[in-house]
Amino acid sequence: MKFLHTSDWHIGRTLNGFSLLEEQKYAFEQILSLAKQNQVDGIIIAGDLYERAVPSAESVITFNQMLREMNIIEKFPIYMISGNHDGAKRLSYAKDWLDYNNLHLRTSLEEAFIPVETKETQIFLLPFFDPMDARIYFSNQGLDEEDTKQIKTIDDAMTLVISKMKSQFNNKKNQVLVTHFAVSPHKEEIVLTSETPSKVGGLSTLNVSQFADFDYVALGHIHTRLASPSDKVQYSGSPVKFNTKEASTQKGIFVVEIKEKMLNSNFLPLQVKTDLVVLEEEWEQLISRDFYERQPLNKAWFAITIKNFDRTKLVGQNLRAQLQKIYGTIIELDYQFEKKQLTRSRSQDIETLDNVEILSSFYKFTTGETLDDVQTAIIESTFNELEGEK
Ligand SMILES: [Mn+2]
Repeated sequence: MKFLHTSDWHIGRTLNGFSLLEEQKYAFEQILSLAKQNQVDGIIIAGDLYERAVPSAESVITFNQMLREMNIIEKFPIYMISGNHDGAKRLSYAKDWLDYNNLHLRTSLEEAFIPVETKETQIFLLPFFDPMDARIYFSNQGLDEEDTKQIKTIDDAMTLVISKMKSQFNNKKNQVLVTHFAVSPHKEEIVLTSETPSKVGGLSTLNVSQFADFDYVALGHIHTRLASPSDKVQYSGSPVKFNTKEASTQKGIFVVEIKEKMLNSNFLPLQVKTDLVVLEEEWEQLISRDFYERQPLNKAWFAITIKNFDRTKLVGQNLRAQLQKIYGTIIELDYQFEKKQLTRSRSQDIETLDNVEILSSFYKFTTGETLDDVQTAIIESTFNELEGEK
């Protein structure tokens, strides 16, 4: 089976108040033509179809038209789930009818255990849910009170969910899971520590080892494919750049083929309609002709940071208006103030410094002040404790 994997369309999203709908439509047209060129057997959309639980009328009309083109005109089967942004109950409207036309939408946990069956593949569609949903579901299924109470994290819930799915596995077929969560790449058991919850897991993070028995896991939720925990368990990322931090990243989709348990996945890039350009320069540079004539003026969206900004020199001027006149659309304007008396240790020095020295130079770099004796003592004892734990 060959399919196209995309996610996080977030139809209706804006970027600093600017509508992304035209970008989203442009990305969609490319996704549809990639599906046709590659002759895929289906299109997976792994959650966050809309930006909001109650999307605008314009968003609903746009998404409806996209589904129509993919499913009714081009006859692609669609496999999709609700993400944390979607209003699961509203989205589920008419889904029983949609199934008749090979548009498979699942929006609640209890619907996830019966896979969509194709000739070679079982596709499990597991929408976003929380541990409470799992407690209610498994308790209704007859799990005793003590065991139900033990479902505390999403990882606890997922263990039960996957073991139940596995009872449906047909060994003659491939198994694909479509879901919408944060999955960490750590293979070992995750120990929750309060110091670094975002790095090693947390109440809402799953471990990649949970998914070992699937041939492919099409993830949504994290908007970059670079966060993928493995080749088999991967994020497609969003088709559109949603913030200026993503300005230089390449968006795209995956075309994935599974043949007798062999996986072949290809990332295919999508082009943007309007480029997103991030500039960090001093004011004099930004308004100098030599500099700005090298920029895609009036064609791109600009996010500009004025470096070493000195308010006193630019009093009474409308900076945004001046920049708009030169560049066109300014979607973000930031100011970076001059920092005085700051010294930054060169990166090669870092290896010769101990932990406390690195931290105190970082503190000085960010605040301009020196750590006092009490602060230094706290840091020293914290590092001692951590080293003692090793
Ligand atoms: Mn999302």
